[in-house]
Amino acid sequence: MNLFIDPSKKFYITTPIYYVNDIPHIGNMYTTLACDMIARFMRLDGFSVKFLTGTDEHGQKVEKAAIALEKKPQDFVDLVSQNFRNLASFMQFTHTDFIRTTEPRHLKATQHLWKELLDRDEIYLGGYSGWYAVSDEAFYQESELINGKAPTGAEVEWVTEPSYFFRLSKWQDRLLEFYHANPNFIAPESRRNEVLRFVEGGLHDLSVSRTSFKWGIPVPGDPDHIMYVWLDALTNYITALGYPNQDSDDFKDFWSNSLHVVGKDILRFHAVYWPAFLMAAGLPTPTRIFAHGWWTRDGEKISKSVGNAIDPIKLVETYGLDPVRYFLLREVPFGNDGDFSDTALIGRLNSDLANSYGNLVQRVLSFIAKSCEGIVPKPDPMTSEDQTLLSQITDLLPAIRAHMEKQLLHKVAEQIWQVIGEANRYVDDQKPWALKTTNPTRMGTILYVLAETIRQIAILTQPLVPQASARILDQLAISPDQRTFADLGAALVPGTVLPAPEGVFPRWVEGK
Ligand code: ME8
Repeated sequence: MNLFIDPSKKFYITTPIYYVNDIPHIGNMYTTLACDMIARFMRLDGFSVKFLTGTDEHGQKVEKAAIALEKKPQDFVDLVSQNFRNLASFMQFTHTDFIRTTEPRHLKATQHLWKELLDRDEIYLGGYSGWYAVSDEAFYQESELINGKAPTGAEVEWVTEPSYFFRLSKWQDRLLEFYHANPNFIAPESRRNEVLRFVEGGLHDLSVSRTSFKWGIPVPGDPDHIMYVWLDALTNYITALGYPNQDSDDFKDFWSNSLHVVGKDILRFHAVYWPAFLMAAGLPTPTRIFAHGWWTRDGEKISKSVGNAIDPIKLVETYGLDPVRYFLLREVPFGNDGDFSDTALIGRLNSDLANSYGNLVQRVLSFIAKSCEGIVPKPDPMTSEDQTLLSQITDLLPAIRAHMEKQLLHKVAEQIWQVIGEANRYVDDQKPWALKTTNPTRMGTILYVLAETIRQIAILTQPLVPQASARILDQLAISPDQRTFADLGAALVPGTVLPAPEGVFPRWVEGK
């Protein structure tokens, strides 16, 4: 499919911008984590990457949260936005920009986009009477309500106010043509089908301004109105590329290789409204939108009222950054819903990280330290078993690249761990410890093959478990500028002196 293999080798990845009505939780962290894995992968694969995250600071929901704390909205959002920024740095995410919708650059971009839509007669003034759910910041048709509530379970209120409308109904056919011409635009497939069915069902013009509260971006030329928070929020993706200036190479090359990762709850806004706004303004659409699933905890919906919210900071302090990353990215097929439990996390930590990857590295490196004086041995002619293992590693990059193209993040891990399993089996079969006195040359070859296998695996696991991968590569004396995918082919140099090995994935022992 090679969606992002463009000669410019530029890649733009975005998270949703998070509402600042509450402290960050595992759900937000998960989306940014997934983007971080993709961003790291693409950089290692030679791409120049822009990775955007940030906060969505306007709207009624945020205003209500500020009022509840008797704070001015701006003071409140300054405070809460900082929590999101702090979490991103605590998690060592590699975002290159953090946008806030209260920034001047964003005011400029949204007002420009509004004028563009108005000039093209895509927006008109009317009046809105209908249902609105503040906690979803979404309008609903009467027919969509279930027992008097939004389909998401949110409370709705009847709203009557003057409002500007976007001519969404007019874009129905163009959107359907667009989806058919771009079958990779929405993923996964099941979500794409949901969007198609929704659009085929008919689109209504969309209310895009509010007059009953003030916390938002003023409509240019009509300051009684503020922009609908979703029109404001979606524009962040192009604000960060410098819109309204569309002529820069940055804008063109990054936007034409762009991926929005979102939760399934907000796919409709991204896959229907957003491309319609862009097409109506004469702007190009993003390349792809991937909607991931929903985390529950021990089978229950995660919510503040249930009291089962997971604090990402506590989680990392308990288990460590890499185990948390690995669990969240590996446990659930990316796109599916998943259930969080400490038991499942500990299971993955002990089996995949400590017993499988950690054990491979530990036994090979400590054996080299003990039996080869910590020096990378020289390989003698290799046997077919040696070559089989090495060729399995060489085959890994194209295989995981293909998974990455489709954002099958869990498959990337599965595929690498399969080879880790092969390498552990190779150690058991070849029994290098039994050759120390009888055939030290063969022992050296086996250890060389294993050390080289570990070098390549550690390069490939960097997007998943960056800290441990770096420590493993340090222990193999690989210089930090020789850790990209382009360096996979540069084999370990025999004779290299290795530092003393130390364990990278301690086992989790209950009550330790
Ligand atoms: O919707 N499991 O912001 P938001 C998985 N501001 N992901 C979860 C999750 C869970 N239990 N809970 C939240 C908004 N998420 C808008 C977005 S974008 C232009 C504007 C993640 O703070 C998931 O990515 O409600 C979801 O889409 C996002 O947080 C919603 O964040």
